[in-house]
Amino acid sequence: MEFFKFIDKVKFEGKDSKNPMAFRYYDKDRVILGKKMSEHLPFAMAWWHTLGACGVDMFGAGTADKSFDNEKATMAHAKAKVDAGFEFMSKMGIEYFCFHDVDLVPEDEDINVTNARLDEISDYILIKMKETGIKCLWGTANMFGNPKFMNGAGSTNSAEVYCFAAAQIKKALDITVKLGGKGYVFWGGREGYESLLNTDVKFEQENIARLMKMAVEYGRKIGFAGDFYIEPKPKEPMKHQYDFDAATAIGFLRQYGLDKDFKMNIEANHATLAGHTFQHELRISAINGMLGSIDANQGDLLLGWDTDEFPFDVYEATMCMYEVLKAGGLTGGFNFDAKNRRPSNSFEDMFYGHILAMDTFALGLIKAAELIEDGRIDAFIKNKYASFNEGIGEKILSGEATLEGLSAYACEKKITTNPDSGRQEYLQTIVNQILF
Ligand code: XUL
Ligand code: CO
Repeated sequence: MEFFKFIDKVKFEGKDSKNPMAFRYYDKDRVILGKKMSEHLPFAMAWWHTLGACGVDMFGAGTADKSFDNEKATMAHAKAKVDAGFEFMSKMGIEYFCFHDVDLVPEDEDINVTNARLDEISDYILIKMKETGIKCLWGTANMFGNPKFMNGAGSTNSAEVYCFAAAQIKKALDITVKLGGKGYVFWGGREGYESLLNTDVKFEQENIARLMKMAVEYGRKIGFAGDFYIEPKPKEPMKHQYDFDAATAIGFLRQYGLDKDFKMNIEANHATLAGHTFQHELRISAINGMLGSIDANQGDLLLGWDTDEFPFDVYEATMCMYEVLKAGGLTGGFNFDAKNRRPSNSFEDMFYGHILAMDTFALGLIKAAELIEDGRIDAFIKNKYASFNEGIGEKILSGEATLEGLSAYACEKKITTNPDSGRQEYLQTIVNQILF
């Protein structure tokens, strides 16, 4: 069964093409800084948005039909989603996918039934993977949708629910390993609180760490060699989420000895919600050796929630790729945790959304490489800290300095100097010159 008959394969046609079903910038074999675009940009389809999201919002029903000619919440529908997903990825030239357990199959009251369904669907997915060469980027367990998780999963007050969460993680890890996934994600959707009047924060955080530790132990035991990821997000659905941002999540991982097994999965829209730029979150992760993977989407600065838009902001994408290139690439990839706007409700729109996103990141990559090759920004930053390359600055860096010694130096010299200009506007001009 072919679902997307209107297109055979999305091809690169170059920047002047007016064909809506073509790439203008994503040219997978083009070499940038010694590597093919497709290697710089391992793109992934998000099972939940692309194959599941129908445009439902708080005010109304879905607008898009994703039944794929089957009755929903059946295994036949689950399989049709696999067929549609692999057809879509093949036609788009997307090499990876990401999933939650409950994106793949309908969840039953009895977890044993759900698990058997997961076994069945993952067999089917494996066949499709072999046929197409498409791979799994990461898997995760949805521990936020089920009402059981109303007080959290790892942070729940119910030991029974905690076990249920453990069972879901175990199975999601089994399936991720079975599908050869490169990573396993924890997004703590309900791991947080609304009010301190009913919450023991220390207890909850320790319990989350215990669950993660068990997940690592089990994962390593069954041969999972990839990275575990925390996906920081400050709010929504909870008022306070424990994984507020990269710095908070990294501190948590270090506190509980999880930092060797975990990295960050940074989502652009979550950075916005935390009051940071996407680039800030990437930099903080990278300098801590924890830049793992990216949920490539975009928020709306006029809205205070997670709009999960397809990324189209080339400036942001350039700054993202600048960080990724400087960090030496990702161990993970670029997952389009993005959905079409509610009125964009046709199958064609699924293609347009991903074409937009892939071209945005391809252009970002091209421009980031130009910024690096241009060298003026790097040179400026290097020179900015040059006073630490010699004399007293060198002593400070080598660890020889004491507070008394520095004080004596300052008093003797009667220091009156101010630092040189930060030259932000000049540097922004360079970015614009390269972008346009
Ligand atoms: C929610 C979100 C999730 C995670 C995976 O904001 O980003 O879809 O990516 O659970
Ligand atoms: Co995400």
